[in-house]
Amino acid sequence: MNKVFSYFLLAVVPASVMFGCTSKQEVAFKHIGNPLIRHMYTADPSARVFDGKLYLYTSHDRDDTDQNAHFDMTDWHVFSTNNLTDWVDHGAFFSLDDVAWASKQAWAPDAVMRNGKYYFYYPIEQSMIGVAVSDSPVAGFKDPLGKPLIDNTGNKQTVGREPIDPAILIDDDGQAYMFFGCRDARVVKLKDNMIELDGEIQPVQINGIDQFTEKIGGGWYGEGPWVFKRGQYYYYMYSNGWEKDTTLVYAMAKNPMGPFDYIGEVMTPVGAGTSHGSITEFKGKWYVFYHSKLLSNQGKQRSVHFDEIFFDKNGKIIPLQYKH
Ligand code: FUB
Repeated sequence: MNKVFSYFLLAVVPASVMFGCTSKQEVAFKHIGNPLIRHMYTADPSARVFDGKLYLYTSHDRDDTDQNAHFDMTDWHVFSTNNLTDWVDHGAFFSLDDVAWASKQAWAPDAVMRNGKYYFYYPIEQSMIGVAVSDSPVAGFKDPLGKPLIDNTGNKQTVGREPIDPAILIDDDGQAYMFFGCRDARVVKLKDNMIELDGEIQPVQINGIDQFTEKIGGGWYGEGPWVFKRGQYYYYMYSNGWEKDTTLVYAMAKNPMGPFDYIGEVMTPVGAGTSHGSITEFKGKWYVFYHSKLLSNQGKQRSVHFDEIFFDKNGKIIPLQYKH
């Protein structure tokens, strides 16, 4: 048995003892340390709190993934918890089979609640973003448009080369924004119905970086945006690339559409090949959710983690020291 496999077994066996099927598709499990999710490979965690309960929407790296393919993922999972210790995996609640206009690359999603409905945003085929709607946060999502909300076909200048990784902010005044993009950072307002764009797609300006050198690292914008508000500041977190020493970094602004000022690292590098995460407040504490390749040692079989994070008196994030 090789070292990686024996670690995997040690990590999964204790957790599997605690699994219990709550229904045909649901799996109950406990958080026993990082990685949080050990019964399957998950990535790109989007943590949301709806009515006091935390929901985690993730993409899903397949057990039989082709390591040479470009993230051949086919469905998304949602998990929930009331206390960060007891979790339920509600299963693959949405998949490529639910989308008539696309057939590959089910990548990093996000979901929000508005007026009692749940809106799920998902990138597909490295070129489109769709939306699905449900009355429940964990099931029943349907594509109301029958077409993508964002599509870069013939329109890369405005939409960006790779419109992936949607992240939604609903501001205090009710205005919703969708951030997205790989290498080209973009933002667009959404109408109140959450399924239509409201105005033009715009570049996100990040002061203090040189985006046009194509040199990854530092404040360079790679992908995986996540925007949240804390106090008077909007925080724009994102990945700065795909090397061993790249990670989640952030910029801050007093306006949701920026311009943002680059600040620095949210956390030290995880070395998963990709960095993608979310930050949310839950029961008075702040947490960062992210992924690693700890269980598999493969960048295309990732595992979701979370840790508490802290801010200094000026509102800056005290970088999380990732422990391998
Ligand atoms: O999981 C597939 C892709 O890898 C995501 O869309 C990116 O953010 C990166 O994590």
